[in-house]
Amino acid sequence: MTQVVLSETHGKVGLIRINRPEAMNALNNDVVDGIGSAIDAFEADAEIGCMVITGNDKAFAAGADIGFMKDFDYMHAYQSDFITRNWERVKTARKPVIAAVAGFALGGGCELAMMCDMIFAADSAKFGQPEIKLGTLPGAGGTQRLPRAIGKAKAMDLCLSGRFMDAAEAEKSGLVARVIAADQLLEETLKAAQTIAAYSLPVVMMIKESINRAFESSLNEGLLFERRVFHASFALADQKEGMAAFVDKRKPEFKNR
Ligand code: DAK
Repeated sequence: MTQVVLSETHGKVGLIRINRPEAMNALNNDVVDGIGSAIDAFEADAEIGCMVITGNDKAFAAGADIGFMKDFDYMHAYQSDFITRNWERVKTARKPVIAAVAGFALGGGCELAMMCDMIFAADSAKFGQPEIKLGTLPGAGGTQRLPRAIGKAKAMDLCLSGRFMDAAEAEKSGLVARVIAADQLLEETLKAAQTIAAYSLPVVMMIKESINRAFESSLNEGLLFERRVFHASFALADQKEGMAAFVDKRKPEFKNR
């Protein structure tokens, strides 16, 4: 049987590939569970410092599997806790996760990319929340994360028109961190992930946690959180090593302590 999610390591980076090319990587329970299991394994692996989720050159994921959910009724969706049950593992990852998006990232695919910490897009990427065309609406964060990323006007436009946004517009709007030539996407994303993974893991996790606080707190509460974590960083051997290495004009050797 084809494995719908493949995972591999590249040095200190865990790579997760969605692998349903015949269905534009549409997301079903097997795919979402597979992504969750891969994240569990990489989170538990002390050698891994950063993760990348990707698809293929045609699709990151063209949404939740429409055939799978077309006959759901309300009680089934509610009782099975559809989406919440297994889709949000990416959100709770403590190590950074980069979405490397080529081709379509639509509906639940766009929402999955937005659950990641940042999106690197191939110049072929197309983002959209076209659920309105199916008589439904985004259900895994599209109406909440999209306006936070690109503002209300564009989020309304995308969700209400169902149109797709190309990589250039996505970068201009703040949805994606970098746009990369399609044939270099994976290589460049892995390179960026290796850079992150070479830093002190506790510091990487503290930075991720602090930036995420910005979306959950007032400015003053967020600043206080950052200050406390910053002070705590002076308890790390890696802070001593990083600053000593700068003064000694050598490369630091972080021990993740
Ligand atoms: N689901 C299932 N199969 C899909 C699919 C999808 N989302 N997207 C594509 N495929 C399949 C196609 O059916 C086709 O299969 P075969 O006919 O070859 O068997 C194959 O992938 C190739 O697709 P096309 O032939 O259509 O290829 P094109 O290049 O012409 O078009 C496309 C590519 C991505 C523009 C097009 O396939 C498309 O529009 N796909 C649907 C995109 C979409 O509407 N995505 C949103 C899905 S809805 C909820 C929470 C969340 C959600 C729902 C509920 N609750 C809390 C209750 C999330 C919903 C969604 O994501």
